[in-house]
Amino acid sequence: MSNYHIKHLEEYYQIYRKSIREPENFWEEVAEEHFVWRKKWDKVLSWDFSKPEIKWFEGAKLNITENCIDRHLVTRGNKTAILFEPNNPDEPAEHISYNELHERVNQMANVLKDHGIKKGDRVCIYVPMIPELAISILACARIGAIHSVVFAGFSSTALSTRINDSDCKMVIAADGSYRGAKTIDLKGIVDEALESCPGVESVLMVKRINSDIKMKKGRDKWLQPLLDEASTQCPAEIMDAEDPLFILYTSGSTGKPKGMVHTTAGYMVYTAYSFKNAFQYRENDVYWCTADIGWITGHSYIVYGPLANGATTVLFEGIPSYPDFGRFWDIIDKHKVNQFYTAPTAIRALAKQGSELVEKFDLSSIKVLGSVGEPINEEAWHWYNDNIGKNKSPIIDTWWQTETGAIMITPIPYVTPTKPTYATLPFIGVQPAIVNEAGEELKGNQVEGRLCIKFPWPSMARTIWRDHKRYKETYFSTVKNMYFTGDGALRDEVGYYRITGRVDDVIIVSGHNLGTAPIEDAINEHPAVAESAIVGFPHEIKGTALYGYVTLKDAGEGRIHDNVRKEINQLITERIGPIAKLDKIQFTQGLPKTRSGKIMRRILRKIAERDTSNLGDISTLLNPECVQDIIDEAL
Ligand code: 6R9
Repeated sequence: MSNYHIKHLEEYYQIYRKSIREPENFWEEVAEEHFVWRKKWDKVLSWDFSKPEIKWFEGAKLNITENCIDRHLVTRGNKTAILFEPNNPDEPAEHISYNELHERVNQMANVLKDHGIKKGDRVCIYVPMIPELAISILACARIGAIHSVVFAGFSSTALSTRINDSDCKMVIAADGSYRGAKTIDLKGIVDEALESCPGVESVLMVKRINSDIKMKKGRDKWLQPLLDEASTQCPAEIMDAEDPLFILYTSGSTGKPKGMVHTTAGYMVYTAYSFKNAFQYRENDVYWCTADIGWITGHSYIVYGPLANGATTVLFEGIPSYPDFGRFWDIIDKHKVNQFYTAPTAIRALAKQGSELVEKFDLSSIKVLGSVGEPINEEAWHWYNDNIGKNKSPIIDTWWQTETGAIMITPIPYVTPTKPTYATLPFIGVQPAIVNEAGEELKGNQVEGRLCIKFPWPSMARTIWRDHKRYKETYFSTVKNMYFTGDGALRDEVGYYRITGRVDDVIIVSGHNLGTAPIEDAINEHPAVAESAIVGFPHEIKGTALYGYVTLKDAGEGRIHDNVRKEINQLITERIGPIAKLDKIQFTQGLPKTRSGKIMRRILRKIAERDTSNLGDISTLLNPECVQDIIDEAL
């Protein structure tokens, strides 16, 4: 069907209009033609945002692994499904074919069943970026167990909170992980976490670093001997369209993490369709997303989206700086990667290293570059475009969230003309709205406000695990009859969207609304600046004034700092206006970040307010140690 692969802008508009005018017909056609069903649906969509209740493909029966694996066996059995690139560049890459994936997923599924896991049970997966992580996910889906992947870098407290919140019966874990030159002991973290998780009956251990770990009798078992004994056949459990597929935790603005629940059919249809079109994936392309599978980006665009299309998806265990900062480019060259999807934070870190490391490699296989996770600043966009895309591969700046399940606003490469820092146009079937403080939709172009979505799309999260009230309050109570994203956005004169940052990051200075992202963009243009973050702090006259945390490429001091301070404010004045000038600038060695690379402004705000008594839980940060340094420097 031509609808499945968009080829030019006119066609985008045509398909987009159809998806908006007749959403049910549109998604029904996609679902009919591109997936295998045990039974077709009775109703395509029913929804009520006031409850909120959303159902797609009600009455349909399917198993997502039959769509991601079994159906490819006839035509793509020997094709590489997962291309595993280990942390150590001297360890050979592993090509897992669809045939082999089928066998390994079935073996794992049989082991889970032997350990009493049934449809609807929750299984926590705490495994680093190795094939067993994807295989565990798919094995759960095979038997209808609900997987809850916890990023294998989270602390024991973060792990136990998540295990208990969803009452996981089983944990699949690894003895440890490799990250660059370091090995990380994961079993120790698991043991500590499980001291406060009485509901966990069994722990299955993947051997990765061959460390000498303690096994708790009656609870812990090595996985490999069990897999070796298990049958390579395991019938797929037949699931209802709206049966939960997985829970994935995302941090809320306050309090405990939210267990977002994604269901089966809608998630499958939309992630597969968006993967194909947003990356313009063609048969035999090699696709690589550098995210960790512990985040939604990895769930949707390393595992489910690519496999549902019979794609080859790269799974990389390591980090961009090991053995040196050329590793990403080395891997692209080695495996002839065609689509490369990463985060602005990685792009900035790599750009800081200059372009010599890039030039050593042949990147001519690249056709599409992707960005996700935070607004991409202009400087990073250009560096990515010039040095990696060589001005010929379009950058797709993809905006979406754990809650949306899949990409919502993005250019379609070779179809939508790109514009730096703009996520551009809504994806097929997505109906964004810009809403003002009073909750009224701002129609027409050249408007700015809060980003909402006014119509359901198939991959939206259906609830927060056992907290439907919080789901309603967080997403459906700010604006009547719309899903509220928590982000701000503007729509320019041609209808392109630019995400301006979290709405809670908007700072009102002397009655003017200022977005943190454009100010940070301006600061980052300064040649000496590596990264920056802006927060508000109380000011006698302005109400709130701006406080900037700035890291420099080379630590300067004294007079250099004074000069850079002046120049930063000059740049801001030029780009935005004097109103956005910073009242305080603190030079610092690092910025506190979440494991997925987002700057934790909440903590920076507290320090700027000189209120460091209660910084909340900082244990899940990527770099908790920098917090004390920033406090010390500030005082
Ligand atoms: C996929 C993912 C969601 C939040 C989102 C927004 C920010 C993500 C972005 C972006 C600007 C982009 N965000 N992509 N902001 N441009 N292309 O990252 O999910 O971890 O849940 O984060 O990330 O603020 O609301 P998640």
